Amino acid sequence: MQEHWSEFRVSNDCRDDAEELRRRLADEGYLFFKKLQNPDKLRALRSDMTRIFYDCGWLVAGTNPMDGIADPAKRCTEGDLEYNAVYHRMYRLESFHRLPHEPELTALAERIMGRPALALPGKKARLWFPKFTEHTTPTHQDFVHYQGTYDALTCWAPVGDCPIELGPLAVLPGSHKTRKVLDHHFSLGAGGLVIRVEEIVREFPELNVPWHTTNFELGDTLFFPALTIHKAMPNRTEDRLRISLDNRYEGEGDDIAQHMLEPHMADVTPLSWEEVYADWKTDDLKYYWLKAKHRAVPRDMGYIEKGFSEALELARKRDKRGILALRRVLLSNPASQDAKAAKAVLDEIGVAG
Ligand SMILES: O=C(O)CCC(=O)C(=O)O
Ligand SMILES: [Fe+2]
Repeated sequence: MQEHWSEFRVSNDCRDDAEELRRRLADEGYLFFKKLQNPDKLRALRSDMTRIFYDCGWLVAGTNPMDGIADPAKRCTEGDLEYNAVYHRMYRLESFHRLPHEPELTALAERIMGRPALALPGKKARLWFPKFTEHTTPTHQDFVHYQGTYDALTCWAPVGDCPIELGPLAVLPGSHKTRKVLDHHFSLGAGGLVIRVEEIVREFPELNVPWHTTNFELGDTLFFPALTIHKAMPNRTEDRLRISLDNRYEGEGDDIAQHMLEPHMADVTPLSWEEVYADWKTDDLKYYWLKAKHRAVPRDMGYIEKGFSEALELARKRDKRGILALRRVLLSNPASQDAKAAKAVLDEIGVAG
């Protein structure tokens, strides 16, 4: 079953018009550009990334790594140790860290914001296996994950064509106008937190509208601020890995949450910048943010903690998703407080960790 969606409004026509860009962003809560990024650079990055996935056994032996044909037996997702191991190998790629600094992205982020912008160091890729749809990125606002400021801009782009069946990002148009962080609940999907749309349309009936998305082609790029509600479409392909980048830009001098200054997922599987930089050929992007003005602020763990307590509650009721979430915490971070709480609940219901 494919849910109803409408095409993004394309904003290439006002790419150089700061005022119109801001007007559209204020109106719809996103800006979408066809072929904004250089496809050759994205293709080169895809080649670097897929070579690693192939070498790690994620892709089917004997296939062309560029085709991203995944071995279903290797299915895993964020939070799983085997995912993080491959992800962090990829995370050492210089090309992966360089792409968000390309002028076609930074200049546009600055034009939209109207001031100098900093690409946050904690760059992110998403590697989604086919037929693993219960782990699809659920409906959410980015502020609960990245914090900093409501004006922080997310920039999402696939590394390869990403038609609807491969699971591109979709946006609920106008949803930034709620002007607040909405209630998020536990979810098994990436990020672990979901907004229940049926709850928000009670308060904001104007959000009872179709999602906006598109069949992304290589180079197509989406920007949106931290309160815009979005989600990923499920990867319903037979065998393709969905590969995408999501990076964030903040106005110079703005607050940056501490975890966004660290390598992504270093809180679950340790990884230092020195390890990331070990094989780099150039130095200009190493610790580049230390030269910029910004204030590092502590991460508010409240959103994640609420989601986790809901997972504990669900597991107590023997809900399969809750149990799976607790097992994942136990495996990935056995020494943590959360793991102790997870173990206690699993013991209580008589389920093995
Ligand atoms: O790519 C995904 O599935 C999640 C990306 C996302 O939520 C974001 O870019 O903020
Ligand atoms: Fe997001």
